[in-house]
Amino acid sequence: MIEEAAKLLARSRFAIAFTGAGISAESGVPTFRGFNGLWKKHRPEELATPEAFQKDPYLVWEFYKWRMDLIKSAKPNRAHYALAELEEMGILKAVITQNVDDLHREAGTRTLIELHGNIFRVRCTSCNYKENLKGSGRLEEFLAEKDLPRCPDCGSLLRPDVVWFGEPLPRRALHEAFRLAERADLVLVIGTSGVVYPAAYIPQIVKETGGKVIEINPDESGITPIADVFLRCPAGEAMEKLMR
Ligand code: BV8
Ligand code: ZN
Repeated sequence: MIEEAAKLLARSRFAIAFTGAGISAESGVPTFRGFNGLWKKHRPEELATPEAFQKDPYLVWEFYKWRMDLIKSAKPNRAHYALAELEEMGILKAVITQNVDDLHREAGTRTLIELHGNIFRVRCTSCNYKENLKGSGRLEEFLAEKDLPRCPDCGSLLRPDVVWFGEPLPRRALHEAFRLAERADLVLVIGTSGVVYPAAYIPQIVKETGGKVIEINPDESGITPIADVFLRCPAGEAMEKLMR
């Protein structure tokens, strides 16, 4: 199976990667499905919604600050680095990720599409104010604040700059991702349960436009039925073998 995947990758002319929470599992970041009940018995799906934020912004900010604190000390793993290396080699043209943990950027991926935003960015609920807390160096100070975070320009509540369930994905990112999927002759699908839409359309578009699908996941997923090669193992191990 690995040989077949390596051959497809070597023969590809326009390969892309589509990643989910599973690629960051070996960096110690809990997967979404793995989250269930992990934080105060809440399910992420019930907290990552505009309704939850409307109802109890304190609870939602407590959840996101807990995750930011957890993710800020996570490091990219060999799967993240392998994708950055494949891009360096000119084999991989882009990484399209559902993850909000910034680990692909930290690993050096340059053409990165974050379909669901980034947990270290905050934005105003009223005006266009946006801040990258990692870039501005205010992350620790922000996490230590007890009160609800407010916009320095207009005083409204700040929210995490991520896409919640029921919210549309950023138009440009989604459009760019669909265009890349149409051009791709191969997609490496790594660590996703493939149940969240419209992101989960990406591998289907590659397939429908004649491309090949290689899936890396220790379990079956919503993508497995369309995978040409299914590498049933953790991302780090599979990517290391693929790079040999
Ligand atoms: C929208 C940011 C409309 C927030 C996230 C019924 C049918 C179809 C769609 C829907 C439906 N009901 C509702 C919907 C829409 C909904 C949806 O798809 N729901 C699902 C649950 C059915 N989608 C939406 O709401 C989207 N918006 O549709 O808007 C609209 C349009 C116009 C105008 C108005 C409205 C928005 C979806 C985005 C939600 N935000 N994240 C945050 O992070 O806090 S999604 C969130 O869940 C994650 O970001 C991630 O993307 C997703 C979880 O998916 P995965 O990444 O796959 O992670 P998961 O834990 O599920 O799986 C991990 C996998 O890794 C597993 O397979 C595991 O086996 C594997 N693994 C584990 N260890 C390893 C590994 N793999 C490799 N190596 C390992 N070591
Ligand atoms: Zn504002």
